Amino acid sequence: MDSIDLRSDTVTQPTQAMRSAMSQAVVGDDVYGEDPTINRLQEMGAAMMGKEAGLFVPSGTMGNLAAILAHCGRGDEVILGTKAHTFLFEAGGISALGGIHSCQIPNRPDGTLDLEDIRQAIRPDNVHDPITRLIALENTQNRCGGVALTAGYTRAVGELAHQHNLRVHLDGARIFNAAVSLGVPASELAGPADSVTFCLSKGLCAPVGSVLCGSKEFIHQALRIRKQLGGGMRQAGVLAAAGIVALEIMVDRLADDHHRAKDLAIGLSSFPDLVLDQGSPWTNMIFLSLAETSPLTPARLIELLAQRGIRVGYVSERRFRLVTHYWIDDAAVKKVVSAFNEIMQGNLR
Ligand code: TLP
Repeated sequence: MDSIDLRSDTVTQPTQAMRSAMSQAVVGDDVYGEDPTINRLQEMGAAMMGKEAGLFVPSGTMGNLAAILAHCGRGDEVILGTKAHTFLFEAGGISALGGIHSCQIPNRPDGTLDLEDIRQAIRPDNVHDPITRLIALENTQNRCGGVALTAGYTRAVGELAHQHNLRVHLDGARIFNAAVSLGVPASELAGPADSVTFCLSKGLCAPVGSVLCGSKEFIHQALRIRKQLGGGMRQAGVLAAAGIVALEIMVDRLADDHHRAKDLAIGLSSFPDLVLDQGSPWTNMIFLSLAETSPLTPARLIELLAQRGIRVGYVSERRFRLVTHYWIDDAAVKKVVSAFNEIMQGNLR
């Protein structure tokens, strides 16, 4: 990659090993269930999540949408966080396409939803109310700084949900970042959830795709919904081949991204005009704000960084997100710190 692109780990490009696996992939028509490479990826994904079955989908957004549509009917309600990706950044798909009502609970700074808040949000059986069907969690929790939810917390939510005959969906777009940072298998984090989506095309570097996992019966239902959404992809084994490489060799190395995020955060914390979020980084994301006292405007900071070949994510007002990934090495981290040094100390306006 030419620039140092810290906007997201979604910008990652397929590795050489992925490109060669893609060129050799054996494919078939997946709508007939006949693509052996997709079938293998789905089996691997399901096994890693500790679920019976998996379904290859084009994106994390489609995985979450298909899951929530499978769990809920029109007018039913899902309980989720105010900072959930599904609530904030999936174009309102669950309500636009599924007529699904959402009940939003504030995420706490550690990414969790308070169990008491969840309990209070579960609707009684009353003709005035929508029917609560589902609780949706996110791990890592992107907008809470990429913080990992523990297996213990997820278990507690699962128990609460199941006591009330509700289901749990986990948006595990970055569940492997959570697993690596907590030092537990991803299956332990996904275990209490009835369904889980994980992404291949973020820190794991595959070009496209996510896998939705759950029971055989649930995946059978989600398969029809994927078809309704236009997500039946025919000879997509060329994409799944990269996903298999991602699962085989790209998971453990996420620890490197986490270390580099820490190094970068240490470098950036020396500038008084940059205020890092408490605890940041938890995994591969740094969230920070440009202090009000800084003579720089956010737009000017972005421009000065861009002039040095560095791209950062603009979150809101004075807030930024910097995400480390496979294409950010130690030299890039040093270059970013020295660019900030030049900009912040050098009176460049
Ligand atoms: N997140 C993207 C943007 O959409 C914000 C990013 O740069 O972080 N769940 C979570 C937790 C996500 O962070 C994302 C992507 C998705 C789902 C959606 O995945 P895709 O982009 O594959 O639809």
